[in-house]
Amino acid sequence: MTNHNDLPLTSSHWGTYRARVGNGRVQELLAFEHDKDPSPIGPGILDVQHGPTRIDAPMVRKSWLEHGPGARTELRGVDPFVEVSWDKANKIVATELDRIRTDHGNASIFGGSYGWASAGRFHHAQSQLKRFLNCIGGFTSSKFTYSFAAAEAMVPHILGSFRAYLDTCTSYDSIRDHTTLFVCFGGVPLKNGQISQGGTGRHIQREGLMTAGNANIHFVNISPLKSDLLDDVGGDWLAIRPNSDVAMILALAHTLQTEGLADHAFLDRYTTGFEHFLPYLLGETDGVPKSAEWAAEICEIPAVTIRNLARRMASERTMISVSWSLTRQDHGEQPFWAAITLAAMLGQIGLPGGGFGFGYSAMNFIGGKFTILPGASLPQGENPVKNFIPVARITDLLMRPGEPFDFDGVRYEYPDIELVWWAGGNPFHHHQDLNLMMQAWQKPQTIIVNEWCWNSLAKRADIVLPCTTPLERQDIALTARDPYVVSMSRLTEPYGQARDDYEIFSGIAREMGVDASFTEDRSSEDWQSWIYEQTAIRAKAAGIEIPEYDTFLKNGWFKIDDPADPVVMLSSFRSDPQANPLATPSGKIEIFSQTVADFGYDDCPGHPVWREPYEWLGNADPRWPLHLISNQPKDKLHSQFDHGGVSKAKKITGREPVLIHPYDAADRGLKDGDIVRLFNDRGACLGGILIDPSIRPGVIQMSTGSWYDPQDPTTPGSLCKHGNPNVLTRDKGTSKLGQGPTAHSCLVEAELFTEAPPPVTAHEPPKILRPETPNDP
Ligand SMILES: Nc1nc2c(c(=O)[nH]1)N[C@H]1C(S)=C(S)[C@@H](COP(=O)(O)OP(=O)(O)OC[C@H]3O[C@@H](n4cnc5c(=O)[nH]c(N)nc54)[C@H](O)[C@@H]3O)O[C@H]1N2
Ligand SMILES: Nc1nc2c(c(=O)[nH]1)N[C@H]1C(S)=C(S)[C@@H](COP(=O)(O)OP(=O)(O)OC[C@H]3O[C@@H](n4cnc5c(=O)[nH]c(N)nc54)[C@H](O)[C@@H]3O)O[C@H]1N2
Ligand SMILES: [Mo]
Repeated sequence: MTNHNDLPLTSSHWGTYRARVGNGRVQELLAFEHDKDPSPIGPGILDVQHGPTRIDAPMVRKSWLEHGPGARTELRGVDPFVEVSWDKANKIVATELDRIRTDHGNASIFGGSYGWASAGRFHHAQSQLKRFLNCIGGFTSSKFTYSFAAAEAMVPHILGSFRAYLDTCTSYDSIRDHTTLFVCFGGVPLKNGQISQGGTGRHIQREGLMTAGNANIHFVNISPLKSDLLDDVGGDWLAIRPNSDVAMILALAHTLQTEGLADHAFLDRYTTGFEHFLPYLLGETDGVPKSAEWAAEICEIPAVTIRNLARRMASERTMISVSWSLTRQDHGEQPFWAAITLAAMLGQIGLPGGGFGFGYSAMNFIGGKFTILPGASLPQGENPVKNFIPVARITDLLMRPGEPFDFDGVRYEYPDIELVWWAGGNPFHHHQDLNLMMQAWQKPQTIIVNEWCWNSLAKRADIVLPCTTPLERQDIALTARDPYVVSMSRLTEPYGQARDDYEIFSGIAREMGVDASFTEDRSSEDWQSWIYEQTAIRAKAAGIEIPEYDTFLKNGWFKIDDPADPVVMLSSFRSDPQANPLATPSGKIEIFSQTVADFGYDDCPGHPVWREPYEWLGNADPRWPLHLISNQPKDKLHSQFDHGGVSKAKKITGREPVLIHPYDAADRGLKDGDIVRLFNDRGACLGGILIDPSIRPGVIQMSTGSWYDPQDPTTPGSLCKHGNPNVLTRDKGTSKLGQGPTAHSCLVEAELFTEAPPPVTAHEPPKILRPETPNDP
């Protein structure tokens, strides 16, 4: 094998690669030599880095350009675009921003712009956008993430923080040496461990799982999908009915309590409020004991299996993993609260290999152990506007100005939004009930998008500002959750007239007279060396030495040494709860939270509860008998590179695959490779059938990520030809407390699509009107 180690490096959320460059293009991306389990996702960019899906110049929607802001907003996604010069684009944007902030105030600018963007510390699209908007008076923002908003709001009430415990999940070496029973709700989906936000040096999940699998640990995968646990580690598969995990967890707790297996010494010393929870568990408050028989009906897992599992959990060193997906369903606050309570009753929290973990393999970093490098980033400045939304309330924000909403104990009001700016995210990927969002999308007068490819978002903007991809710019891949720091090389020239987001905002800042505050007179290179130097200062204070910047640039990467000892979550709290209290009101784990109880929310009382989701198989409308799981795609990150070869190779007749059990397929006369129509009363989409007995009957699975592609973009609710499951999901918050997204609570029907299959047009650029001469119009 030839040695590639002298080739330039690039980094991404899905891995670090060495690049072979020739003829002005990246020809090949080769796995970084330290990554023993590289992800195939990376090369997905190669065939779309150039070509017709790249946005090669600033563009303005024709009706907007001709008739001004607010013109024919129903034609977003239909109107052709007109190419304009950067000079003209900057003037248009500056004038419009000034008009909006003068006439309507800065709160009418929505810059929440949720999304993953690309790896790279400096060229992080959201940081750039927010810094810029703060320079012109601020914007309405968004709070929390689509990943686990319900937990971000809820877990701080239970443990005092969520992020602190996400970052300190017990490491695989502790699991290997101590755990004997690993119970995972939602599995340990290796497909998801390909990713870590901000850059991945080495993939650890397969190795972590395999060493655990070889250490005689018994795994129990509680999930509707068998593939959520690697076959090689073996164990049991309990094909739970989706969205019923809380009932099962309560029944495990009930068994522990009624059989004298609960660790009351632990509960007394380390938790508060068990006495408020116990009457509910035993059914004294509502007449319903949360017994194994009770849960068996709900989860469709035999009572004897639940009871035996509880006994086994109490007699072994048990790790409970709760997948992040459990938060993205109706009442998504409850599964983590219930699981923490169960772990507390087992009394193993803070012991090696015991307790709970938030979603092993949800990302590469979970279960790793790393020295946290306190990296600096581009300062975003202060936002004088205090309005915000819980991140998944975007449609409500646009449709309900002036209306109140509840969130984590406080009542707020939606401002009136006139201008939306998205950079580094794709709401036509991530948001639920896209048909409803399509209506909301018509409301703002102006929508500006920075993008590099003509995806479903860019096509629905008024002003499109073309940005570079990471292959076209120098940057630093640096995140606290990965020990590798990588110098990302500028491998090729920017495509067409594409500019870095920093340059885009600098141009508009100049036009608006705020360039001094936006750039502080620093070039991209100056900022990167500033970020590096600031990081070095912070690192030094934390006792970590990092190389000089020049040495780093020359060598291309370095690694921070891993700590020698395993990570054991909450071990210091366990060893001395007085000296190391939690940041909760009681300093302990709050099984009952007075704070939450005092919010008075009917959908989220003061201790964990089972509540029926708004739709699920336990109470299915006969018209929608299948539960749809729209989980993360194996072959890409969300909607990124959906148009690339790696993702396209997995499609079935060009559409997103739909996994279905042989029984459900037979009932509907479906065979492998058929085109199927999935539908409910919110929408419909096509997919390609994949029959597989490793999915629970009554459940079907279609990953997210296929670009939204309505058959008739002018008709509300039109069929998505390509397979974006978010035309089917419901847009409702998890509860008044977290207001998180609830994509994983969704029922549908499936039928053979008998019409001539409409061609997929998602990956085609819009119609573009080019000027006769470069600077006209
Ligand atoms: N049904 C359903 N829906 C879901 C989920 C689910 O489980 N089911 N999961 C949810 C979750 S957990 C998440 S995190 C979201 C993800 O949702 P998003 O993060 O919005 O999805 P991405 O496709 O990663 O969007 C990133 C966008 O940034 C663009 N981009 C990349 N680099 C740059 C850059 O340098 N500059 C600029 N300006 N743009 C750039 C990409 O082209 C892409 O369009 O989806 C959520 N939606
Ligand atoms: N390849 C790849 N990896 C990714 C991403 C990606 O887009 N692509 N996205 C990243 C992001 S942003 C995030 S937030 C994480 C998300 O990580 P997760 O939330 O773990 O991701 P999902 O794939 O949605 O869900 C994991 C599994 O949960 C199971 N599940 C769904 N509903 C239920 C239920 O009610 N009960 C039980 N027991 N199981 C259920 C499904 O079978 C599903 O496969 O993944 C990250 N990793
Ligand atoms: Mo996420």
